[in-house]
Parts: sequence; C-alpha cells; structure tokens
Amino acid sequence: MYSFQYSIHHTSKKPNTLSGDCYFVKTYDDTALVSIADGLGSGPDARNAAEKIIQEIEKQAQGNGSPLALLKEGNRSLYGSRGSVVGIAMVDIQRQKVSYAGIGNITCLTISPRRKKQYLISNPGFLNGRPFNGTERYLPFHPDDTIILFSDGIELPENWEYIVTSRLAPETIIQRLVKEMRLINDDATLIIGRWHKEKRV
Ligand SMILES: [Mn+2]
Repeated sequence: MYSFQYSIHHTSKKPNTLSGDCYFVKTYDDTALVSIADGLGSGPDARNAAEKIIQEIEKQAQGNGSPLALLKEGNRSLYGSRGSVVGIAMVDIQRQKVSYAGIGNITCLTISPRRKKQYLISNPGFLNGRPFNGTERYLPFHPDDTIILFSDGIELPENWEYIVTSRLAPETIIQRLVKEMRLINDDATLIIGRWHKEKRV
C-alpha cells in the first residue's frame, strides 16, 4: 500500500491580500493530481482567473483522466477573464508514471533518490478561453521519487537537490527550502509530493 505524502508553500505578494496563485491537490486511489494556476498580473483579477480554472479542474478531475483534457476543460472557464498559466501533473503509482500538461511559466520536475532530475516542460503562453497548443508529457515515476511543481514566484535554493532527496518528510523539506530560498516579490506556490510505501501491520 502506498500513500501520497505532500506539502505546500503558498504565499501572496503583499501580506494580508489574496494570492494570485491557486492550487489543487487530490489523491484518487492510485493517482495523485497536483496542479497550480498563476493568474496573469496580481490582485483580484489575477486571483479570479486562477480560482476559476482551479475550481473547474477540481470539478472535472478523475483519477483516470488526462491532464491535457483537464486543461481544455479548465480553459473554457476562463472566457472573459484576464487569463492564467496552469500546470497539471498526475502521478500514477500503479503504472509508475507521471503525466503532465502545462501552459506558461509553471515548473514541473521529478527527482529520484539518487538525484536524477527530469523536467516536464510546459508549453509557452497562457489560457484565457481561446484555443491553445498543449502537449501531454510523460515520465517514469518510481516509489520514493519526488514530484515538484512551482509557480514563477519560487526560486529554489542552490542546495535544493540535497534537501529534497533527504529522507525527511515533505513538510520538513518545504520548511528547509523556504528557509534557504531567495524571496521573489510575487505570489508564490511550491508543492512537493511523493508516494510513500506504508509498512504492513
Ligand atoms: Mn507569478
């Protein structure tokens, strides 16, 4: 039995205001869905766009779905909004693979316990309800690999690989990353997750 363990760092550009980033994480049996939307600009309009698409992803998502199909569904909710960049990763521990589709400046990568890094590239642009070119990308994902997803308000510290591949829990890893990273003046979201093998009782 595996369980998906994850942790999130989420802040806004100005203290005490809503972040223009939104996110959604959920586990469906063998698949963990991890997504971040960063609304264009900042303030309420940015928030509004990011929230719309994240709510749509949440509504439409199923464990066996495809991230590109979800991007398309979500895109429809953005007509008339300012627009948003979005990344959606689905990590299937049974098939040992991750599927990813992203538009715009969202970074997604996996790292193995031996520090082998592999990036899942987002297509350029942003979503605002108009047709877009999306690509679904795939990578193998083994137990104890870590998935990392973040918006452009995050710049990982130089030693991030060592921190992430430590045997610490995701929550502790996030705390250490945040403590050591350079702060950027932007809304920021960072999610790290891994499928953890539960010991049989
Ligand atoms: Mn941003």
